[in-house]
Amino acid sequence: MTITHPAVAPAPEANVRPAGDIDTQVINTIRTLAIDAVEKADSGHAGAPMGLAPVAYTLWRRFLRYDPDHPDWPNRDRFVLSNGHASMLLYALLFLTGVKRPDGAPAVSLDDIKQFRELGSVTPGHPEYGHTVGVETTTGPLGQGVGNSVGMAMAERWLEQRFNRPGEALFDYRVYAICSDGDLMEGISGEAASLAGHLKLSNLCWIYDDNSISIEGSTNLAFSEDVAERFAGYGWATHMVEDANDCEAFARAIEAFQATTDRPTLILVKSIIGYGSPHRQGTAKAHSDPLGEEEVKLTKQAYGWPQDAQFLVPDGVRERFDEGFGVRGRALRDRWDGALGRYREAHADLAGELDLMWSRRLPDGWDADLPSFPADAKGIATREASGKALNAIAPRLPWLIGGSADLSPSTKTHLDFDGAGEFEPGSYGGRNLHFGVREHIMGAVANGLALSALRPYTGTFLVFSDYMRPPIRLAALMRAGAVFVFSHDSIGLGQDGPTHQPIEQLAGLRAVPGLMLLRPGDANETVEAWRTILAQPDRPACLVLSRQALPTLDRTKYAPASGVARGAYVLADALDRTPEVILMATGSEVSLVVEAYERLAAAGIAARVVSMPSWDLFETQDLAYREQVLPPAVTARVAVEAAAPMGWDRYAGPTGAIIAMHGFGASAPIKDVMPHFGFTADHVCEAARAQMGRGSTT
Ligand SMILES: Cc1ncc(C[n+]2csc(CCOP(=O)(O)OP(=O)(O)O)c2C)c(N)n1
Ligand SMILES: [Mg+2]
Repeated sequence: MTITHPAVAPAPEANVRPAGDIDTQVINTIRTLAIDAVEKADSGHAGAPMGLAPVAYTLWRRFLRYDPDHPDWPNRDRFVLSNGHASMLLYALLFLTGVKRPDGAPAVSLDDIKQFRELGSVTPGHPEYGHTVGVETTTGPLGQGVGNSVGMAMAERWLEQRFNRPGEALFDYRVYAICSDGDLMEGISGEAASLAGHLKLSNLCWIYDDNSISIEGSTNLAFSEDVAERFAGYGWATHMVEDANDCEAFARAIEAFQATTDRPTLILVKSIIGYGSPHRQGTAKAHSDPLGEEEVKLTKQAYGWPQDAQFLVPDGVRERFDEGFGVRGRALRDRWDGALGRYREAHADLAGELDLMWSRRLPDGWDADLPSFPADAKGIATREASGKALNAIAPRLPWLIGGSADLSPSTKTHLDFDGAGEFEPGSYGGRNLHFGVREHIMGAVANGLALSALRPYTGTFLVFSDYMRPPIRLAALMRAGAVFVFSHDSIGLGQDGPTHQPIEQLAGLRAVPGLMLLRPGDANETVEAWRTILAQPDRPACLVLSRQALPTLDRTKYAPASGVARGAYVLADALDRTPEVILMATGSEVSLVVEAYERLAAAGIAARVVSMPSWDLFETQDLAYREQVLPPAVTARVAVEAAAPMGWDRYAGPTGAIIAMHGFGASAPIKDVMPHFGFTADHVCEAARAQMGRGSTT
């Protein structure tokens, strides 16, 4: 099947039946739905869908293994539209293939397409996971989708290794991602392709919309490398399709991908953005501007389409799609259901694990081996405690997998128990991932794993969270339950100096809606932090840990660490009196304020210590609890955190003192750097007294 169109066809009669065979009509339906939706919304991006329609149609109709009645089928092929601005392509596909919501209603109806980009519609500007059934991941920030696709492909390989048994292949799905020039210009795509090539992920296929156009004009302005050679260098198979309308050539490339068993595949498809629009095609103007009434007519004329018809879906178009896509997918899923039934009989334990994963539940007793740390003035670093907690949980939670960006000896994120294993090229059953020094793709892979029902974690230094903010933000937007572990959480890391000492990162991460951030104050708070995080399957979390040892607090004297689950709790109190001053802190500064509290108590001052490992969890508590912890009547307050002060005024109040960092740190041993910036018990006591009107702060 080769679909060709003259750039401008002879004008058909208005409102006659569309020209071309039925496949041409399906393709032009995709194109015209995109055109009409963008026109009606007066915004959006029809250019890419117009160019890519034959590619997407061929992939979905002839190859994608997907049951439109069960879009949550675990062994479905994954389709990622990394160039999320082309969202109308995906919405048209979901509509034309009849993908259904769990209640049987269409995932995307024709009316939904008419509501493109309107408030509350299931057809938002860019595809949003969890919002529109059939959208596998949220895309729009270029490069993230291809990044997620690597995580999805890794997940498939891992699932295959763990669960498939001879003759019982529960998992053998493939991951397809369409991407654009912008995706491949972004640095993350280089990290992603390098990692995928290294891991030899032969279940992964990227389809590159090679249209040589981006927003400012020709890609020649800024992008001149040989993409095929670049990917060959990464260890990928590459295929060139010279004309996006040549469906047979594209189909042959997909067949070549499917026959490749030792590397991922990139298919470069030469396409024309805005294909068919006589005055816009092949230009940057086709990227996003609505065509306008006249040009829409001319474009439809070029397609041999009734010029005045809008949102036209010719008879037979959806049926034609279903004959391939739907019929194949339903049969495959049906057969898979049978296989799963037999699998349940033969491997009840493993099937039980799958049921838990698919319903995002935890196994009974998953936290039974979590350690409890005895009081110890010298104590241990919270990164150490985290490593112990992780290694206590992981054997009981087999789908908890992760790794670090070349820092696991520092972040303590390596799984050390027997059988944990390494995830390596060709041997994908291990639980320890190795991202190399690639933080950005590490975050995007974590999201891809989380969207594949695994519980992923990552590890690097807190200061390098800046290198992975985009996927962290998307994890929050998607409610993807990844755990981002960050050690070396403050100037307390010492001699590596200001390049490595995070300042503004906590404030930045706390500002991400829906992201849980915990900075535990000692070993037992760290254990509780892991317990709290993993109990919430759809909430991504940042776990922020110290490099340096912190005293393990005596929990017979102070409140139990289980208070962590509420975000903030009264750790030490003025026994029988209303506190005169409240001392608040997180992480390494908790033990500092406890020391200050003891000194104040010895001087007869009634202080309260509030440990605040997680502001966001605290904010979800009811008002009564929040006021119990921070009584409004007590306005003498001191907040201590070795980071930017931004946000602390919320808890310190307008008159409270905030001991924080007001600039970058310094390279020096911790014994010098902390006092240099005012993080001493003396300074806290002084600030507390000043707050109570018994002295002045310096
Ligand atoms: C990270 C990121 N930066 C910038 C943008 C804004 N943006 C949207 S599409 C685009 C580039 C368009 O070129 P291309 O990716 O080739 O898509 P095409 O125009 O070919 O559809 C840009 C810069 C974005 N979505 N994501
Ligand atoms: Mg382009």
